Amino acid sequence: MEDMQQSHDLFFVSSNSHKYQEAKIILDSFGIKLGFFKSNLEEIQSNSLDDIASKKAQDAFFKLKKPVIIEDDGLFINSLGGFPGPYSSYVFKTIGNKGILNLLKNSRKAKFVSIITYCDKKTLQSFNAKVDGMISKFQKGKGWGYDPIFIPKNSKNTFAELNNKNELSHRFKALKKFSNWYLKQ
Ligand code: ITT
Repeated sequence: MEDMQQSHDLFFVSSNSHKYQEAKIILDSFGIKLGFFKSNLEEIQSNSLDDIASKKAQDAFFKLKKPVIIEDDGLFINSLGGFPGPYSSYVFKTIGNKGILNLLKNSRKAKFVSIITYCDKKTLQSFNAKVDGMISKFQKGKGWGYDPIFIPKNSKNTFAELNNKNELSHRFKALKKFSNWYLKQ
């Protein structure tokens, strides 16, 4: 299913409307209006989020023929050697939060990484950011994706329980870097 709003200069291309909703609020706060083009992008198999993001952005621009950003995220758990990392989407769909909680014993350190990649006719540019944190012992709060199990550093609550996730998330940090660059173009 593909869907678009004609009046924007910049589109977020993703199959995941939660990601768009957050990106829209964040970019609004920097004065950038963001449209949504819902599409399943080609995701190459790679250990590098950067490579995956670049290919996704090129595929998105090829489909829409307008300036786009895409986002590739990964949850990296230290004691699992960085798993699920680039496979976060697949792992969420298969074993989910329950499966991850069952894998963890002692160390619960983790980080959430976001890469935002911009693509137009002549530019391909990526911005990445991370938030350090922990995996909770139980799912807490009602949120999407890994939100109920990820506790950002210096917080007692999961992303799902926070009302200011959009001011401190991996997505916020990567989009802030992107905006600083984009607004100078
Ligand atoms: P795309 O179509 O944009 O690729 P996706 O849902 O496959 O959408 P990613 O590969 O970027 O997105 O995300 C990897 C996984 O991490 C996926 O299961 C997401 O739901 C989850 N995720 C990403 N950001 C998240 C956040 O802020 N909170 C909770 N889960 C998140």
